[in-house]
Amino acid sequence: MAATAQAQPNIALVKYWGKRDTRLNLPVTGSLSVTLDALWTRTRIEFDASLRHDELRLNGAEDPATLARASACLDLLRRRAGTAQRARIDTRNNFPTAAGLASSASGFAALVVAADAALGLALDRQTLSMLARRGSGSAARSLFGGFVSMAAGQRDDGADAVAQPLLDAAAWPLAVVVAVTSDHRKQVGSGTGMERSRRTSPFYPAWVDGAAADLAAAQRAVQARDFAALAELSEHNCLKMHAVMQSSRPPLLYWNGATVDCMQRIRALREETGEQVFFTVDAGAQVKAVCTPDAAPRVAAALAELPGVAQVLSSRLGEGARRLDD
Ligand code: 2P0
Repeated sequence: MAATAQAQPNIALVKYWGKRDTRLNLPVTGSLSVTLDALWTRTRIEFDASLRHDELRLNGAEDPATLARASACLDLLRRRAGTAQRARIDTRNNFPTAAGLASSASGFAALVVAADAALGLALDRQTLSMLARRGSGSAARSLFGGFVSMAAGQRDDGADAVAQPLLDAAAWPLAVVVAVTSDHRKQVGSGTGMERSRRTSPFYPAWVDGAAADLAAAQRAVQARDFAALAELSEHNCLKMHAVMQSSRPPLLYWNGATVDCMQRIRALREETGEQVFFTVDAGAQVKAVCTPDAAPRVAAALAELPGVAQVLSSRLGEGARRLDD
C-alpha cells in the first residue's frame, strides 16, 4: 500500500485561464504545453489503516492548504479502490513552490500516479490525467511528456477534458531556460485569479473567443516543428492572457520589473542576434525562455546578468509522470 512517483512541471505555450466548472475544474479553453525534465516533484504515499486523517509533508514541513487539496483528490482514487484508508504523503520539489513554476501541476500528477500504484488500481493514462485535473487543471498535462495538448472538453462530467501527447520530446528536443525573479509565493492563486478574470475583465470574452484558433495554430506549428510560428503564437497568447489578468478588478499583476526586462532581453536576442528563443510567463514573476538546445547556454547567460534575476534554471523537455522504485 505504498508507492513513489515523479512528475515534472509543464509550461503552457497556449494558456489555460478560466474555468467552466470550478468543482470539476473544467477549463473553458484548451491548452498546449511542454513538459520539463530537470525540475521535479517526487511523492511517496503510504496508505495506513491506523491513520485517522491524511498527513502531508511538503519539503519536510506540514502544509494544511496543500493537504486539503491532496485529500480531496485522493478521495477520488479511494472511491475507485473501495477503500477509506488514510494516507501519509511525503512530497518534495527541487524548485520553488507556488511561485509560478507549476508546482501544482507536477504535484498532482505525481500524487495520482503514486496513489494509483499504491492502491493497485492500474488506471489508464487518460483517467489519471482526468483525476490530476481535479486536483489542478494544469496537472492533467504533466501525465505526458514532450508536447502535450489539453482539450477543453464538452461534457458536463469532464470525462473528455483530458490531456493527450502531441509530439515526443525526442522528436523536437527544445530547451527551456527559467529566469527566477522572485521566490515568494504568489499573492493570488490561479483558481482565485481565473474566477476574478472571468467575472471582471472586459477582455475575457475576447480571450475565450480566440483560444481555439490559437490552439489549432500552435498544434500545427508543433507538428511542422516551425519554431518561428510557435514563437509568435506563444508570445501573443501569453501577453493576451496577461492583458486579461491585468484588466481584472482588482488587477492581477504578476510581473515585477525583472520580468519585463527578461521579456525584452529575449526579444532582443531573437530579433537582433537571431537566436531561436521566445518567452512565456505564467501566474507568477518567473520568465520561461523556450529555445533550441544550442542557444540555451547563451540565453541562460544573458538572463543571469540582468539585475533582479536571482537564479537561472535550464531544462530539456522530459517525460510524463511515472512511478519510481521505492
Ligand atoms: C497554464 N496556468 O495553462 C496556466 C497559465 C497559469 C497561467 O494552469 O485552479 O494551478 O489548480 O486548475 O492549474 C495554473 O493554474 O489552476 C495554470 P487550478 P492551475 O499553465
